Amino acid sequence: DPYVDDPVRHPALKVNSQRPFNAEPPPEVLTESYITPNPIFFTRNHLPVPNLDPETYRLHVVGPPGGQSLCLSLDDLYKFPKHEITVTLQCAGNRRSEMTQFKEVRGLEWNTGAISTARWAGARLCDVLAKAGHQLCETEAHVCFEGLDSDPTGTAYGASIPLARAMDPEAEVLLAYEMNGQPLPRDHGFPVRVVVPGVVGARHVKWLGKVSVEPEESYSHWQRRDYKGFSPSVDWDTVDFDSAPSIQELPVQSAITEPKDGETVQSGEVTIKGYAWSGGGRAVVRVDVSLDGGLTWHVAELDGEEQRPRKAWAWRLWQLQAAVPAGKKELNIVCKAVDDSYNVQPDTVAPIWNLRGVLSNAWHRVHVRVAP
Ligand code: MTE
Ligand code: MO
Repeated sequence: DPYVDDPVRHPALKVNSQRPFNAEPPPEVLTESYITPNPIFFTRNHLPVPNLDPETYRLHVVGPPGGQSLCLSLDDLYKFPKHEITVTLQCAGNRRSEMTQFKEVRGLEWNTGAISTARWAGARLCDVLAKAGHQLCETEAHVCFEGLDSDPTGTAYGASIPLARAMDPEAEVLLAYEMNGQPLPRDHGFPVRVVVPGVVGARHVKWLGKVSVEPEESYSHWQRRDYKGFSPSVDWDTVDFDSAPSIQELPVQSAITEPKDGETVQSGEVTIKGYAWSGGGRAVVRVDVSLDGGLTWHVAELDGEEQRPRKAWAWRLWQLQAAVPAGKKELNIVCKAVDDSYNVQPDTVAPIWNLRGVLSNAWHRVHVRVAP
């Protein structure tokens, strides 16, 4: 069993798959704190968790022709300026279970918890690439990452991002060795992972072993044959993965974490809580909440860190205290977020359904009963 060496996990996590380990925190726990505590941060593993020795760990950075390849120990990485930022990480499959309810998809049944937020610290990727002699001359190039986790054939997890993002100091791409002030937990990439603010979780390669600059995107399965969006008309017989771009920045997203679907709430006043986030550093400017399925709306109060323009890497938590209209026996609570490009969420899943169940960001809907 290649998984015998996997770490022990927090019992509060809702497990979607044990081997490889995939789990999410319950919604009401997720929005208890702005920063997600490490033990309940959602975990998305495709393979067994490698057990790496920090003493002998080396990160290989391939240099350009005429530059120098680097073989960095953890101590070498610590010598680069330490950069710390709050970043929300979301899996492309977050909220997939709602797509499944509409029509079958292939993938793990994530609810609203395949998203979490941490303070990440490490070296900036642009500093490390510059040290190896890389420059932003090849504007079409890609930075490819390889993990030290691998399948029985020896194939490692891999992904890539455009070189332009990697070399942009304002994009703040990190080779992170700390998560919320602690060394990375094993499940989250110990000792070093990539953190790509504003970009889908799949590119945040954990247990990072190798970085190289290539003329093409990573040839990894997870770059080329997964994590892409398609029309609802495309099925597994007709899908052409080469025809769609790899998911990088994610669309605007929000979800209700309290109350939960099927719950009974007290009459009088109801408190509704949730999270909202958008990709690419776009700030959430507003969250609208409805108690009647979208006929009338309230504006929720946004909590959490103020967001820097174009660098809004982290979510906002939000809440709304609303009067329950007298005589109502049930509420159809809905939320939708707006980002600073005025992107909005689609109202239903049907027009965005896709065979792999990614990019599921329709209005989140929760049905509750009102106590008599
Ligand atoms: N990196 C490696 N090496 N192996 C993986 O399986 N999964 C990716 C990404 N990086 C993965 C990886 C995916 S799809 C996601 S959503 C994030 O890691 C999840 O990060 P987390 O487990 O720290 O939440
Ligand atoms: Mo993911």
